[in-house]
Amino acid sequence: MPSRRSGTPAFVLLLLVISLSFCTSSSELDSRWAAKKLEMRDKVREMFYHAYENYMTYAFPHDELKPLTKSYTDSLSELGNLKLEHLPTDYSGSALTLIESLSSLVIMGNNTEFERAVGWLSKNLSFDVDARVNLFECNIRVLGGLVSAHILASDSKNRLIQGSYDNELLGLAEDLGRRFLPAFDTPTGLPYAWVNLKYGVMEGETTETSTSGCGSLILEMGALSRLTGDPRYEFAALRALRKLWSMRSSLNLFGTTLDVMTGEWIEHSSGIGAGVDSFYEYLVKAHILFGKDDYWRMFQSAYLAVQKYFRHGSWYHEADMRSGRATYWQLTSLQAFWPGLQASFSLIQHHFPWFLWGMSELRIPPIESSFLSGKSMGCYQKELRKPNEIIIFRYLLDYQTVHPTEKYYPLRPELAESTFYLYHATKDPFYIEVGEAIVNSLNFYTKVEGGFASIRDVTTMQREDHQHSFFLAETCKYLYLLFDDSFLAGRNYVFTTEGHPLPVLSDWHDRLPEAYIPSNWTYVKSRMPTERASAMSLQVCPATSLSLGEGQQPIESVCHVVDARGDHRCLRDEECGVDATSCRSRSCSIAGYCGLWLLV
Ligand code: DMJ
Repeated sequence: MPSRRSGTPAFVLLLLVISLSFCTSSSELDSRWAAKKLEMRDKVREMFYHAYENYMTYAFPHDELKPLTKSYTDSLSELGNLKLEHLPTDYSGSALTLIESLSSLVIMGNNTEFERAVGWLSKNLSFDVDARVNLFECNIRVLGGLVSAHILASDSKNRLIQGSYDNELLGLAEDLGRRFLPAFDTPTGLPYAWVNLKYGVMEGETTETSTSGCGSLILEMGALSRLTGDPRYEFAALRALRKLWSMRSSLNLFGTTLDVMTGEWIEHSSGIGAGVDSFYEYLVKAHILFGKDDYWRMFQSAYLAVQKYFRHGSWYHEADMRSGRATYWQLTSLQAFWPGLQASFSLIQHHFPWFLWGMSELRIPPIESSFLSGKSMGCYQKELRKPNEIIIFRYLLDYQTVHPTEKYYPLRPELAESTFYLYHATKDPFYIEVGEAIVNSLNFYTKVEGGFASIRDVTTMQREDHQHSFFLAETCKYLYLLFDDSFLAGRNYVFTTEGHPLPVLSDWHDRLPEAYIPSNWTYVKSRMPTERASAMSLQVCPATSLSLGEGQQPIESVCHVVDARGDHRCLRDEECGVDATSCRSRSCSIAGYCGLWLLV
């Protein structure tokens, strides 16, 4: 007994010591991570200003900086960027990098510079130039940059502008949006890839465009419509998206390029990278921003098809939309956004529980797998020289080697973007280390006296004389937000594919969140009458166009979405389209056919 009595305090003391030391070590660990985040945030801020100030000194008001020669470029045709041709002699650029930097300045708390930039753009920017621009790039960079900055500038809570702000950025955005509209004037509603800002679509313009070029316009153009009250922008983007959706294969896959006049696919092979990436991203983000369940349904079907046909273990290859057979076994830097998109579901779950309707079906757990394969970046590192460098380019999965010619790294943001989402979704400090490695690699290889230079060849680290505007709009922004997300506290934003924040506003929602509450859904389902007339007895194949009466050309229905299978067979409602005449969603009958159901 005495020994027990004397042992009790010792045991308690031991427990106390253990728990105290545990507390100390975990709080020490926490404060070490907090200190690391602050240190890294400051490093990223320095990077941003090094890029920004050099741009302002050597390139502004032209589009982008050439950091090696300390000069500028306005013609970025090789990446489908703003391409300005036949410039009038007094033309001095569209200040692309400045527009792209606006929201980053706000996120980094530099209201003074933001106000100065807004003032300059309001006075000097004009889109009345004889310039042939790429619609997709101009939309995500210029229109998105202006719309987002306008919302930030006019939000009285932000108090970003001390002087007066009279919606000048919105005026510019509207002017630009109007200049986009001629591109949509095609028989299919699918927009031309290129449009001249002054003269519209030029004679002999190419009719080939990409999937992203048709399906990734809705956030910026939708936001423009909501802000101006002019529905034409959202309508044009939505019509193009719906048409594109109707062109999916029976496997719910899409190609990469298509003809805007005929609506025929040109390149049937696609993946989650170049030419397609932001199409998937915009389906889910449009749902968050505008609350339409159509977007969500489209995303669900498209996402499931990607996971089924493109995914191989932790990697994603390309496949033919018709057969689902693998075509190219390549990993590209653009694909690195995918884990971030997957991780953002879990952030969405946190902020919008209603968003998760139907989520169990999506089986999100592999969110990290493709990123974590990137963690075992042995395959990259073999080709590179420093232990902690993480730079993605084009990698041939089947030959386990870098692509023989495409070895460039143009300061892309996608890996940083995914790291940002994954960190905030998991709070795993591993992602802080990844971010640190990215920052170190960027500083080590790409920082030069005149800014940050792209890498032409990752095997030799030879540099290229180009600092892309997305380095300021996205790469620096996502790295900054990884280490310091205080700007996002208490706000709900969707980031466009170019990293420009758009607020999630309830009055932009066509349909209120309650509509997604699963119990409601079940309730509606369980009230289905047992006897229904089969759509087989009705019009199985809905009209694709609306007839306007005698002598008039039929016009294509804007809402029409074809059924997933040509024979109209189905297993689920999601495989059925939208009726062209009534614009009502078709559903799957008990007998397995899509149609418009009549309740009897
Ligand atoms: C950015 O312009 C956008 O993220 C776009 O969607 C594709 N990727 C580039 C930068 O890599």
